[in-house]
Amino acid sequence: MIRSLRELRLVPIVLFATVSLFALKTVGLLIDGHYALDETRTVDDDITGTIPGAAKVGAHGKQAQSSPQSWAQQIFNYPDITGAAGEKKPEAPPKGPISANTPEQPPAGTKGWKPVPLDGGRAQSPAEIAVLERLQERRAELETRAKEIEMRESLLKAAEKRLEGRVAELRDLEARVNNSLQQRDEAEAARFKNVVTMYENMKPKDAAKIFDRLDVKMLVEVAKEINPRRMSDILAQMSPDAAQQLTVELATRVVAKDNAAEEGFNRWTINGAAYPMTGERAPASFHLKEGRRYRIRMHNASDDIHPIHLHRHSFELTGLAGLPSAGILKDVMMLGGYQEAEVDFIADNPGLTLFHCHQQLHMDYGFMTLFAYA
Ligand SMILES: [Cu+2]
Repeated sequence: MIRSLRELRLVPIVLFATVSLFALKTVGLLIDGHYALDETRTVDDDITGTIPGAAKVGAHGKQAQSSPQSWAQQIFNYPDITGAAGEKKPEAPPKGPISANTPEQPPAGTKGWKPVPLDGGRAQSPAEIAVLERLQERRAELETRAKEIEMRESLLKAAEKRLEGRVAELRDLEARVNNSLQQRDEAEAARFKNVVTMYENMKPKDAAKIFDRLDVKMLVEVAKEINPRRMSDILAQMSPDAAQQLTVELATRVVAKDNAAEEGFNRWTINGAAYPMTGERAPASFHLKEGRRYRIRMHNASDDIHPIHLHRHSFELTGLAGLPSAGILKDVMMLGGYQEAEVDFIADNPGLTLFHCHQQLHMDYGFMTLFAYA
């Protein structure tokens, strides 16, 4: 037995098997035109791209016969492409482009054909229909709201335009009013200037006669504008009382405070000047003529109360906070915060005279000035 197996030759057997297979393949090619492991394909299998599941209509209007499918078709629903040349199929009628909205048209003469929608191939459920209807309603609402907003916007624009027009009218009116006011001021200034020029051109003696009877406030305004040299000539011709009043009126004392200006302490000024703290005597700020009556107008530009004191003289309180007064003789008076007061005194005691606040700290930090007799 073993010997007979040893005498067996494999090469002739393999050659015989190869020749036999080749003969079988040749016979298959001659008979069927192709050779495949699975011969169950039918001529209706195609790769035309027809949507799976849709009714398949054959070239002759009859439904294709069900036929056994290849393993690839059975598992993957995939067209069986073997690469072998298939049997030539009869030419199908031309198909239009497949789209979701245009189902395939049936051939003429076909009865009982029902178009199959290609958009998923299923009917919409009531819930989906309700959602679609709700979406349509919502869209309609949004469109209505958009229209309302547009209308409101146009109304607002119209109102804005009206307001702009009104503002422009008001501005125009304001400009006209300002223009007329400016013209009036200019006219008054021109008139006043003419009056001043007239006084300047008058003889000093004649002007002095008028100034003696002129209201003090008006006199001050005129005196500020007149050429100083002409004014001094006029003053020399005026009656002593009027001239003295005018002189003192021109020298109103304004008391002010510079907060923390002196190493943290407040500095006090009279008409902008603080008495120097160097220990040296400052020059007199005003020169008096003996025997004349002077009026000091004080304006407190600070919030502090100051006991104002005039050395070596008594003064008469002639006005306080806008109210006239007479007959009160003092040498110290309380000047309230932001208050105005007027005092008159007669220069009857020649010599340097101190005018100051009686609060030591205020006095030490500038609230002090000297009057001298000429
Ligand atoms: Cu004071």
